[in-house]
Amino acid sequence: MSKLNIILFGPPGAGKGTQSEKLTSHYALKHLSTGDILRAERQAGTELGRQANAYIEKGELVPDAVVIGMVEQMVRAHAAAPGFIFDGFPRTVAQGEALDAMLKSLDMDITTVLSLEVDEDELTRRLLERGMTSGRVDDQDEATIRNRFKVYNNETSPLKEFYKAQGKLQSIHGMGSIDEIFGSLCEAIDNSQSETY
Ligand code: B4P
Repeated sequence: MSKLNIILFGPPGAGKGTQSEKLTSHYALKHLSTGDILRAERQAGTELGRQANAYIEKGELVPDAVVIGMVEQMVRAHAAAPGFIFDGFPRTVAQGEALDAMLKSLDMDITTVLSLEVDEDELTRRLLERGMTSGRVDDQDEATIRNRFKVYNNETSPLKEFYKAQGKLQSIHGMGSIDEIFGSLCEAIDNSQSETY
């Protein structure tokens, strides 16, 4: 049976982290969140964390070479897992190409790409609300949040065409309750698996 490798895609605050946690336990997959890894590095006071923080606090992307190297290490270390949920990665076409090459070298590929669609007013509301309690530097003010949307529109959203061309992109309505959205994601994953066999 081939592995189940899912990309959870969407703008900042779309619910990627929230839904990844639920999907990880439902499908027994390895959760790989580049945002979480970078924040853990920062917390641990490493050089990588210090460098990454300079980008994160401005709402910019951490350079491709740094993030790709980090993901490659994790994927190779957990290659025996039943599959991965990639959360917040890839965020550029260069990262998408690197991920395809990395998986191919391990005889794996992406099963499906689930794109959470949420409007910007709702995204801003969610992020500012999280910023009040999470202590996350990138959620605290509207100017940084707006810059994250701009970066998403310019650098990340072209990946939709990249995965559409591979026939892997599924759009998921990302507004509503967390459980409703989880139900839609599970349905899309189960359909993509039944198409594979
Ligand atoms: P991430 O940690 O990936 O940040 P995010 O996009 O804000 O997370 P997410 O979308 O998962 O948040 P969620 O909706 O779950 O990245 C942070 C930064 O790290 C980036 O800006 C970048 O600088 C850097 N970085 C990370 N990956 C990178 C890469 N590959 N390349 C370069 N740089 C990279 O949560 C949002 C809030 O909404 C939560 O409070 C949640 O409770 C709430 N929420 C979720 N679903 C909801 C719903 N249905 N209804 C109401 N609220 C909901």
